[in-house]
Amino acid sequence: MATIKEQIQALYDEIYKTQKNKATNAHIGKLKAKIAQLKNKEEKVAASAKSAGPAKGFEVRKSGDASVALVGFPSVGKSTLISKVTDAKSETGSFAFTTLTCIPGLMEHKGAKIQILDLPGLIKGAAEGRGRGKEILGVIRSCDMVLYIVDPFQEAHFSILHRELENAGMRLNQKRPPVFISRTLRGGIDVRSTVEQTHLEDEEIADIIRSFGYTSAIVTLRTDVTPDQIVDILAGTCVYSRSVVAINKIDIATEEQITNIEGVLPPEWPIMRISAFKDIGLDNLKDFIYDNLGFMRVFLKPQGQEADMVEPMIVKDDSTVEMICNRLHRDFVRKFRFSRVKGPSAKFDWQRVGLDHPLKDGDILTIIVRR
Ligand SMILES: Nc1nc2c(ncn2[C@@H]2O[C@H](COP(=O)(O)OP(=O)(O)OP(=O)(O)O)[C@@H](O)[C@H]2O)c(=O)[nH]1
Ligand SMILES: [Mg+2]
Repeated sequence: MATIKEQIQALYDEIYKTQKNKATNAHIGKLKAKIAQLKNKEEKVAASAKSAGPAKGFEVRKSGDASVALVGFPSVGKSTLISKVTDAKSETGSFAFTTLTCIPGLMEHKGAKIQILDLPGLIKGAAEGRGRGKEILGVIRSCDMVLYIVDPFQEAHFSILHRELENAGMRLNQKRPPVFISRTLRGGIDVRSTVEQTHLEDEEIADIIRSFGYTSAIVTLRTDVTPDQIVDILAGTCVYSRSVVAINKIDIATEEQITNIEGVLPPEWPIMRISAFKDIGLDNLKDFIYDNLGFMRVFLKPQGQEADMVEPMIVKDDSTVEMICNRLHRDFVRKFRFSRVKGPSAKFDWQRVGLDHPLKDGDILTIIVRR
């Protein structure tokens, strides 16, 4: 009996050998569905084998308004950078694997507290556990943003790392596909699509969904979905974080080397040039991180009092009322009755809204809780 790893590898091999075209799309989708299920199984086996809790050196206490993971190969300058832009002192060295644990630092910028995590350099095979890859990837997954650090001398590095993060279920700078699947008692798989599907036929979509153990379900698609996206949604283990790239060590690179590196990065991604060692571009980098994290301001007005228009709460721009409640007090969600909002997200002043209401920059919010 092949091990789970071998089964996964065999499926990958089959995908690799299969010609990719419209006719094989659904077949490949099903193979990927099987892989996703085997990976889930593998995770469960691994989790039960290990005692609970993250491995030593990798437990990070989250703090601040958002968190950013530094991701790069060994010796690209991650520790040099974190020592410059935060209060953390992370050892740097001219040899690979200087950093062996997760070192958090806090960067305060424009009123936001941003936690930056220095991590050991990632290498190929990390998603399979090489070089403590599993632990490192676990921390990266939990962050709001990935800040890739690359140097201009290794063109292959970025795509290797990016593949590792993809294998670990990270979908960077991608939106969660608008696909909704709800189990029903009978009726088979009912695919309802609001847009034309060019990648897969309805029946092929249903097939992939069946292979995840559904017999009856309503599937709503608001996007032209690829087999990969369906599998991601069904596996339910993907995270959709933001990502930016900093090209470091520009002080010792030629313009040609730098433009070459830029050429291998995803063209629509935010990219910056810096030198952590020589302090080039670091102030811009702070703005760059702040801007790309996407913050907004929410002003709080305690019931029966004036709103505090001086010190807004700085929160991620996809925050809901519930996320604000969680930040204010651990009992607020449990004791929540309703809230009122005035400003850009409200249809009219002091609209009554619930926990799931999405807020907008500049909103004024009152939360009413049970006593
Ligand atoms: N010239 C130059 N050297 C740099 C720059 N940034 C870092 N270095 C040097 O590169 C080497 C590695 O730097 P580190 O900050 O330890 O690299 P790291 O990414 O943390 O490496 P690991 O912890 O091993 O993953 C050190 O010798 C640094 O002084 C830079 O902008 N320019
Ligand atoms: Mg380091």
